[in-house]
Amino acid sequence: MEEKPMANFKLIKGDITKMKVDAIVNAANTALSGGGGVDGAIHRAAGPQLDEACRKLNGCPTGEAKMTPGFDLPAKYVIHTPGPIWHGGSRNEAQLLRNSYVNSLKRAVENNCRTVAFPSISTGVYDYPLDQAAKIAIGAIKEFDAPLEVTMVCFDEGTFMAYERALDKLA
Ligand code: AR6
Repeated sequence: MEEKPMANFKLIKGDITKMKVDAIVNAANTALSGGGGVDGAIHRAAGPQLDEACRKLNGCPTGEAKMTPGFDLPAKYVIHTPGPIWHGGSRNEAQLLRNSYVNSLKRAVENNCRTVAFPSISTGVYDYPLDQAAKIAIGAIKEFDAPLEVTMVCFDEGTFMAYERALDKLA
């Protein structure tokens, strides 16, 4: 895994289901019903109890965040947040994406987490333009005022490079 350390933020390339942290964040849907992409990978690695726990939460609005145990995952908790579906940028997508990061970090702090890992929310199936999403993600994380160690886990080279570009611009 490649690493780029910052004060309380680092960027790596890897698989979020392998992260041994207090909480990993799931790019979920509003039904919290599981799906493809990182959501599917997290549900497979956590085992069927995750689906049972999610069903009890009665869904989650876009940009909000709800927490479950991590079950069979190395992570203690999963924070589920549905990011916005990209519709061209005129449907408050930027604010909603920022909310997903900020509300996930709030859940982490409320539950005494110190280490949190994020995937690149909304940039897969939900089609959010990668460079814009990376800038919002890093901005939201770096502005969040709490003693957290946050890792952005990029699954593929293109995603990793987009987050590196955004980091360089914000540095
Ligand atoms: N670890 C880290 N990142 C991953 C992993 C992994 N194991 N697997 C995929 N990614 P997506 P979205 C990356 O589509 O756009 C689901 O069906 C992936 O390469 O998972 O927010 C949900 O149920 C991409 O960079 O999430 C929703 O319906 C990033 O994770 C919908 O997709 C996000 O891609 C959410 O769409």
